[in-house]
Amino acid sequence: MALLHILEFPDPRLRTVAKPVENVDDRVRTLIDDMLETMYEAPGIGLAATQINVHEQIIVIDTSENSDEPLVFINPKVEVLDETKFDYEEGCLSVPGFYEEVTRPQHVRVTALDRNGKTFTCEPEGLLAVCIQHEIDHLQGKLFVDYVSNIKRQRIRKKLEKQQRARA
Ligand code: QAP
Ligand code: CO
Repeated sequence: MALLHILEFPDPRLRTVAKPVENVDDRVRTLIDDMLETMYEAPGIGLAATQINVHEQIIVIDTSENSDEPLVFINPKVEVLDETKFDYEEGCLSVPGFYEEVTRPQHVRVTALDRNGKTFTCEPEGLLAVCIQHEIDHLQGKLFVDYVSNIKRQRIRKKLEKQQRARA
């Protein structure tokens, strides 16, 4: 197992569109285990491969209370089941320290491959639905800050750039 480096906004590599995984093999399963370890260590509730600079359609999530229910989604497809809007104060491991309210559909259906390459479907609502949509956005090069005003996004970008310069 290994801890992976998480890219931070406004790193342009976060804008890369991920390709589908062709074979769910041991390479992919090792990546998934490293992503889960990295997410739990952060700690976070979701991580997309894009965030660790791997541009393949892989997501890990755990929104359970005891952080003991890891979920894996490979090549996920999302359909909206209920357009009713759900507001949630979202954060992101790639935008550390910033949280903003984002509005998304509250009930979706997700079809994906599991860590054995088997197709499954789930119909999450609420926080899990929000989290899956947030992570699928990453695979498309999209971030939650893209949903807030330009002025807020610029303010976040400037503060993070300053922190990143101080660290370098
Ligand atoms: C995505 O985000 C998410 O700013 C997952 O300093 C979050 O795990 C989807 C984190 C909320 C829906 C709702 C953020 C950790 C973790 C930070 C995360 C931070 C440390 C974010
Ligand atoms: Co994120």
